Amino acid sequence: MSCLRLAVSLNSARPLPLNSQNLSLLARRNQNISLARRQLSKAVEESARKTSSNGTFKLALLGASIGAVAGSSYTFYTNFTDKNAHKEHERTPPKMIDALPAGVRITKRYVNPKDNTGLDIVLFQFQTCPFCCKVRAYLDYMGVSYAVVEVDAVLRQDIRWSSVKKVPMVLIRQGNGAYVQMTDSSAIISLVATTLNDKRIDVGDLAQFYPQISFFDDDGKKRQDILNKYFLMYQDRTPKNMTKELEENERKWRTWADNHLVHLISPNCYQTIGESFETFEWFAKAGEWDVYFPKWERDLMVYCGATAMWAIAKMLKRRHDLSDDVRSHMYDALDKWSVELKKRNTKFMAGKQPGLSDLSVFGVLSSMEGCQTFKDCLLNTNIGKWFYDVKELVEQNRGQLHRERIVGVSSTA
Ligand SMILES: N[C@@H](CCC(=O)N[C@@H](CS)C(=O)NCC(=O)O)C(=O)O
Repeated sequence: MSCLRLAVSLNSARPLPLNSQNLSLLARRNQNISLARRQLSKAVEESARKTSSNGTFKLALLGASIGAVAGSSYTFYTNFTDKNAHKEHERTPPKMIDALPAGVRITKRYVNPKDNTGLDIVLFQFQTCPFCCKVRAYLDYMGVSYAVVEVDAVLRQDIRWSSVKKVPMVLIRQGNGAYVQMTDSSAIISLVATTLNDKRIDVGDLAQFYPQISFFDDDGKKRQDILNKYFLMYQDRTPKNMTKELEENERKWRTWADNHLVHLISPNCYQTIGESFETFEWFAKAGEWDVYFPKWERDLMVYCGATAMWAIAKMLKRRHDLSDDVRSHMYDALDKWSVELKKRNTKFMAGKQPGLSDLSVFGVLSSMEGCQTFKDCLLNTNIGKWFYDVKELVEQNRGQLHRERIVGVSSTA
């Protein structure tokens, strides 16, 4: 657990599992985060008086750095008696790219005529990857237009240019025309949500608050994560309806979606070789692989994917300590979500409208919507009503689909 106390500044390097033992750690970490965020707000307020936006942001960064140092020092001081508390870490800011990498093949675009955000986003994804589904759920719900590059999950030619080989990944155009490269679904959502809440600061500058960090865990294994990924940088513009309790609850369930719920999907959907093939056939349908890839590539993805994931699912089941009755873990998780919703007595976790926690949990679950596991969940839990309520709003706000790269033979358009 000590690696969780990594003395980085603004947020958890590795989000805490949700149990009472960790709550006090979380509270202490939040104190440091609040301190750094207050410094950031202060610097932004101060710099708002300056005329140059570049200068403004440098000041904000300086403020955040002072906050970060103060927060880190405080945490280090409080932890110095614990010999495991200090873990080396490195930070890498998001990459800036002058232009779209050569050969980027846009597959489709969602264009919303009402989108006035000014954002230019290219999403590199696998259509049914739960993390990618989360990002799309958020962008669609917010009515943001974006372009999609459907990446071949086996060959991954479309992300060959990138040193990070995971999806989702986005390129977002900044004011100066260059693109900022963001990875990690939760960090992408937090960055875009921060930008939509406050347009004073360029998205590329805001991205500096979500650097990649690497650190060593208790077993000496090097791990990577994105700092602040569950935090929105509200500064002095916290939305009126956003209470501290709601903000914390949103973070709690977003973390749960990433650290718990998502890990139940593979052991369920690839439980047997038959189920694994069924799942991949659904992926091919949902991802319209027939449309975007030649037949040999589509079949390669189905056969290699289904076989590999069936084998990997067994390992994941052990890693996440799941019993042979893997469905029961999924039902328990969904019951936990439903019980909390009932307790709050609101249509969505965030209130009358879906919040980031609703969209994250919805996104994760939508990745298996065509699978037997999801059908079983509808029959055995109460998740259905909430799920379809969120889905209706997400689909209502989504931009219109425009296909760009059509190489296959059958189109369902
Ligand atoms: N924490 C990341 C996880 C992303 C992730 O693991 N993506 C999977 C696809 S579902 C991937 O790209 N795996 C390829 C790999 O690990 O090489 C996020 O939230 O975006």
